[in-house]
Amino acid sequence: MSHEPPAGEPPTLWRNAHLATCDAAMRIIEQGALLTRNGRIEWLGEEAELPEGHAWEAVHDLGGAWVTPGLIDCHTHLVFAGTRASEYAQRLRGRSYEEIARSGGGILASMRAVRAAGEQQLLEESAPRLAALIREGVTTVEIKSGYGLTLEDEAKMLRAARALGRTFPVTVITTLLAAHSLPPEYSGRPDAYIEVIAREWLPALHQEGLIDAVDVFCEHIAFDLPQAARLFDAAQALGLPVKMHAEQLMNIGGTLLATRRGALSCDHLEHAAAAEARALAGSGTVAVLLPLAFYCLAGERKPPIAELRKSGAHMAIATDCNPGSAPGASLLVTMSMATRLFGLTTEEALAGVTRNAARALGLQDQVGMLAPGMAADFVIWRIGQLEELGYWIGYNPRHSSVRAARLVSDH
Ligand code: DI6
Ligand code: FE
Repeated sequence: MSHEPPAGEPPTLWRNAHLATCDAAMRIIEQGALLTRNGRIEWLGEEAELPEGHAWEAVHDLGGAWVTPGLIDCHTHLVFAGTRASEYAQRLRGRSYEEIARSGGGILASMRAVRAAGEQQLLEESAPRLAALIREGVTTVEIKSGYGLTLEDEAKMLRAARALGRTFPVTVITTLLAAHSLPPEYSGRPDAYIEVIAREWLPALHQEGLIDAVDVFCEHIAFDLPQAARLFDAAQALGLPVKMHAEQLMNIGGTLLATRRGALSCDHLEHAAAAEARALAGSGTVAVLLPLAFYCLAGERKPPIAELRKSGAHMAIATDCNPGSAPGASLLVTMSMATRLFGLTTEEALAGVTRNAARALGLQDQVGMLAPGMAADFVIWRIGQLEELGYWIGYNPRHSSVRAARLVSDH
């Protein structure tokens, strides 16, 4: 069957590459080529089977390099101000994360820093973290609010996230995480706080186009199941997808609620078990694993990887970049930790930062795979074999990235 090129501007040819498609079969094309046009992948396959009758606008010889889809960091809190390095030092001396949180540090310490910062300062402090991710091949990143905890300060964080998406060659997905910690204004009144988010903040921020999804920290030190359910009701009434920080420090049943509600993802899951794994597989909700947080908190329990695998749940991995539990902006190190610490295979780690990470954001029809119709977002790697991704630690083998069919220049 002949493949007739559609009319319009001529496509760009990227040839002489090994293509790791990251599709459901994790298909590899050894002598591959890609055609891109108008920011999308139009064709890919063996170079010998390139459709005829094209005039290429440009030809890029990739010299036999490996090409993967652009990487996706599907869970970050990378917009924040200041650091919490002194809390880390306290934890090294034996104080626990929960103790620090209960005594007014933790998320509330970052809240005070974010409230005191203007949008421009937030942007300036966050930009280098985003640039670090992009240098490793990230082309899509999710950024959560959750350190403002007033309507205005949550809006400020989300506007900063949107501004980063306009400034950098990366697609930014924003998530409202106002239900991250109880702010002092609502001390002792968590239901009233959830109610104001549900009734007032959500509609206002949604109307301003600032929210792509809604998240809740469902935990004994944060919000309980009825509060999470109330928030999900409000989000879903506005047509917004939901997700949950679930089973990180304890198992309080968040995953079972979130999967019943069709959440895009449940994230952390260290205290999840077989029942949660089956629920995730059954609902198609993505299990997002965050090994940097596990590492930095010196966690003792790991997510139930064998159960997730056996039940067929989709597994993604992400940095969780935040000033408290995961001060890191390296998705490649995260891949290494997901394999060595959690026991993922190299293929699972790669699927976890491409196809499955896209699904965790509801973007599986747009990014995360090399396939016709997908965004032309991909990474060109200086590696001899695909297994080098997630193998190197502190060495970045990226050659260059392409986003929306254009070569990315580094910041
Ligand atoms: N779980 C986490 O790991 C981050 N948020 C959350 O709900 C930590 C956020 C922080 O400590 O600043
Ligand atoms: Fe998080």
